[in-house]
Amino acid sequence: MSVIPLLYRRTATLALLAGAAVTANGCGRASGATLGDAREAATRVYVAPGKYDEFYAFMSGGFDGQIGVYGLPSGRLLKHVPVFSQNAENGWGYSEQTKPMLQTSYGFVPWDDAHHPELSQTAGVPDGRWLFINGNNTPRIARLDLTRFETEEIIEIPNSAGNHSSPFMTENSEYVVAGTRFSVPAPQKDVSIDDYKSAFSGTISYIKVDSATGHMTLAFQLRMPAFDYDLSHSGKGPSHGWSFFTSYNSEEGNSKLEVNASQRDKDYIAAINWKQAEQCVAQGKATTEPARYAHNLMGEDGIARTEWGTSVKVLTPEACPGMAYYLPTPKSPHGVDVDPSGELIVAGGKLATVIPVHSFSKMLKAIADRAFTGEDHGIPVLKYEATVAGEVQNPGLGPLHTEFDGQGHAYTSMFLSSEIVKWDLKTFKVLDRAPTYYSVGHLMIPGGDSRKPWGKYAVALNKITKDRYLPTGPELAQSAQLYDISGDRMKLLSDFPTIGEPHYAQALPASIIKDRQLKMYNLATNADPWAAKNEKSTRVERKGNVVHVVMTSVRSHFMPDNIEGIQVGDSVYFHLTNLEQDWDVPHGFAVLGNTNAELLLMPGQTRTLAWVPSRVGIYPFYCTDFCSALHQEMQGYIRVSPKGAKVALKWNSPSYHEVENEHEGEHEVAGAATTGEHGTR
Ligand code: RUQ
Ligand code: CUA
Repeated sequence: MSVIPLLYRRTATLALLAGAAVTANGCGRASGATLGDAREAATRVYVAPGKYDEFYAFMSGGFDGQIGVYGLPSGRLLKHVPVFSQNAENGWGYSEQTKPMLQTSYGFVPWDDAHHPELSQTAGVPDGRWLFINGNNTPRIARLDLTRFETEEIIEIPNSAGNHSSPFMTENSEYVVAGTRFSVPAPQKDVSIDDYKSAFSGTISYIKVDSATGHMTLAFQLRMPAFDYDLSHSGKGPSHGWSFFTSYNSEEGNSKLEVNASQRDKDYIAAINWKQAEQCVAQGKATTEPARYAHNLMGEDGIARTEWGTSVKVLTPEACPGMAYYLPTPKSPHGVDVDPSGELIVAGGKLATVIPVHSFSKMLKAIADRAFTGEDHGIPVLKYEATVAGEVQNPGLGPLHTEFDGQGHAYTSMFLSSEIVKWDLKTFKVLDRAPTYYSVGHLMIPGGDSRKPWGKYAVALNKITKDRYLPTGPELAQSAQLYDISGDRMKLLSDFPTIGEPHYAQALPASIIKDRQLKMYNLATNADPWAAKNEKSTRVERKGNVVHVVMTSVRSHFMPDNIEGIQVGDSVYFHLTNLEQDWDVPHGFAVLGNTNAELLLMPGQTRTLAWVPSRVGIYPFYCTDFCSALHQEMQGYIRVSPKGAKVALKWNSPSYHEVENEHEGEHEVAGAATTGEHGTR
């Protein structure tokens, strides 16, 4: 292996960290295409009006905390799905039913940094059931249901800090994993940061996924050396049962990491035999430690609830020999990716001059032969020469992530030299390179980390856009670029902006999920205790200073739409049920001065907005979603009186005639007129 000259290495390091290296591409091809090229590219990405895209692409929103759903090849944004961040657009994390989704042991955390979407898999192929994504800052993993494009579950990871190497799926969705990027004391304690080496540790968690429901449970945690566990991928095929985690900072530096964590020529890939770990846990070799973590699940009734985890099973490598090995890997590795055959393990060494490729079968043999150079914190370190299948020479600068096309090729993103490098999985020779604009982080090929990549396109998820779009003040657009990878040479087809900073993404053919979409919630089975399934059951109830307004919305009115008897300082809960049973007919709800967000109600759904009026007056409310020709008529008023006022609680109900005709004898209860008067407290 060639040794990178010090000066050059230093420059590369500084440039990497400055994040500003925009160098010319290796082939010297210019971005300006000829008209013929442009025409061809345009037809490749053109999706005619009314036609569908071929792929759904799920892109992380990065520090936006959400998932962006895009169509490929067009790059059209289809949906912005709220996950870890509150979303005022539809009341996610604001409505009473969804607030518990953002609960953590630190309290209500309405934001996160979401990096790596991961589709559930069957036999190593994305099956379109669920999408998982990590919350990086307050360690969490979320699960989205892809029939509804909604977040259904969020589990917090205890003893972790910076949940970066996550959620990466095993090939039959047995587990998603969560490795901590930052080592911390586990369990947490008050200790000097100078005691890093003795008091801190790393954690790798295995979260079991129920195969029928997708529900996650924290199965066990591995207590690891205090390195930074950066990324992961699971084995597949022959390597099923193993997972791989890059760990940089094997120097265990705790300050000025740009220097102190860049000392060694090689850090590690941690190879974890999770089937072995499962066995050790079953044999009682794990210890149960107290832990407190939130597990938030959306119920069948559409209401999220938090359950508190109280303990975690912790397994150490010493207690479970054969569970963990280190593969020395140059240098400060970031991504680790397993090829479709499951045999090759590719690392992206940010500061490495080559792309090292380990062989899974050689690794097993090296373990059997005990080809170790020693141990690090009790974990056997395998000989580099014994596990390496080959190195891609002169790949470019700053390799980060690799995806595969299923045709025997790998594609690696090169952050520093701003390019995608295509190489051959047999010869490890570079076959092609294409510039990215600029500083590509992850790249994504549909199914590109699975056993059967669909190939066809690669998307570069770039960190810097500079001059690519119309400028928009100090912050420029975030950007993805689409490449045609069906031929020998990669072809840049288009640029498209994304929401938030895109990290990883995944894509699958639209045909897998498009016909499974939920069109509406069934009103008849709506189990929200505050649901009103018809206008007759709408009402206003006061209990002390708590007022429940049970309302319905349907084109083009609310019931009730005039409410009196509310007082300053009341806690008012608007429980709205959308009575529509048609696809694509949501109604919105917002009230003057509400210090929250709007509600956006899907057909058949109930959502609740809390409101505390702070001053006397008449407060209009209205539907925010243009739902019909009479949408602008969809409005109402609330009268807010001073605290203690003698204004009776009063609202309008459905007409007396309807009540009388449909429910003989009930009309005395339902209201003898078109208003209900229930007196004050
Ligand atoms: S990481 S590039 Cu989470 Cu590579 Cu973003
Ligand atoms: Cu309902 Cu507009």
